[in-house]
Amino acid sequence: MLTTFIHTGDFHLGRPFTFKQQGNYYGKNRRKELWTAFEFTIEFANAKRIPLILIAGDLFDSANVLTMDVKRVAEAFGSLKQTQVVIITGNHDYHGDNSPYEKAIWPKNVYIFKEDVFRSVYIESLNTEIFGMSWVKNQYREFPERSFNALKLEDTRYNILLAHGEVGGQGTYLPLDLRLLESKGFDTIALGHIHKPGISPGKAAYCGSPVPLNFGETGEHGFLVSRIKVDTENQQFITTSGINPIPSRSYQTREIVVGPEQSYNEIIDMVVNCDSYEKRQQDFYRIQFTGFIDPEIQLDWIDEDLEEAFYYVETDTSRLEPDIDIEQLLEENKDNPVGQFLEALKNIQDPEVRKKAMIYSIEAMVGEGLLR
Ligand SMILES: [Mn+2]
Repeated sequence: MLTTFIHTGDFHLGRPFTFKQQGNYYGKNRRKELWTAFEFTIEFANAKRIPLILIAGDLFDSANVLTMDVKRVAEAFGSLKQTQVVIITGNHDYHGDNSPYEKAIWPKNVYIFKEDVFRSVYIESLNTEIFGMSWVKNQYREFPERSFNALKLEDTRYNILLAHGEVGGQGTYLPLDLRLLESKGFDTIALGHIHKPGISPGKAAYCGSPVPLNFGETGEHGFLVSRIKVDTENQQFITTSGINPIPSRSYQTREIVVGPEQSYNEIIDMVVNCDSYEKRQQDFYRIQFTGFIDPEIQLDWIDEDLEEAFYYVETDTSRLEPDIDIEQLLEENKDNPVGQFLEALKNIQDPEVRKKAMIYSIEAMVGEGLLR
């Protein structure tokens, strides 16, 4: 009888991470941290004697994952003493011509679905049947309804549906109709693809990415642990699931509002005060500046000046505007070459480009002492 299981997926192992600042250094570190998260999951399963791990697709980031990385995963799964692993493939690691799953020999405790219609595997020792469908190409506009409708569930077994796709989606990422999935009477529906974990009031859950993969992935991440109780009176299984967090760096975005009266040092202080020292040395930070800045101040080298205060920091100044009254400047300089130059920029058609050209020119002239 199945008492507990782990539902995970969307690991994107082998991902080449990109960072705006020193991408090579941070990318390599993050790649390593992703492996640490994977190993944490394996160790957790071993220590807690979890009998089953479900992988809901996108275990690997792409077909280009290194053979040694695939073998590393196979070896880790093989090290599980009392755990069965059931895998479906997703849009990133689909089982096509160049399938990453062909790069290793998988241990006996691993079962991989390899077709894009619904099939099932029954684990007798756990009285559990897992119904799954894998990706064998990189897009699906339609759900394989016929094979789904043909599935027959045995009431006495614990029945799991495993799928990688987009609930309510209409694109090419395998649209899933939650009501249709639920109508079959599965005891649990383990989904992958959406990186934000979520458990529906019904029996469906997205496990989310085990650790955040970019600045868009905020909130809690980890793997789902589900516990099963048998309600003998009503002859049914009761499943309760929750996120087990994996220790990892998170991605933080902070908005810093700048005012025209602030000095460069004051701006630096505001950024540094955005979080505690411990947090700043731990997580990835993106600082988004907004507001108006003294045009004499240049933020071109602020990343370097913030370097020691953070493990990783990048800044975005695109929404910050210099505190300049362009119309007044034009009026004051209409009789000199500076004014004539600025006036000529007014001929630029695209309003966004025009504004930027004027602002950059004014900033440059202020910086060189030509304007004040
Ligand atoms: Mn996916």
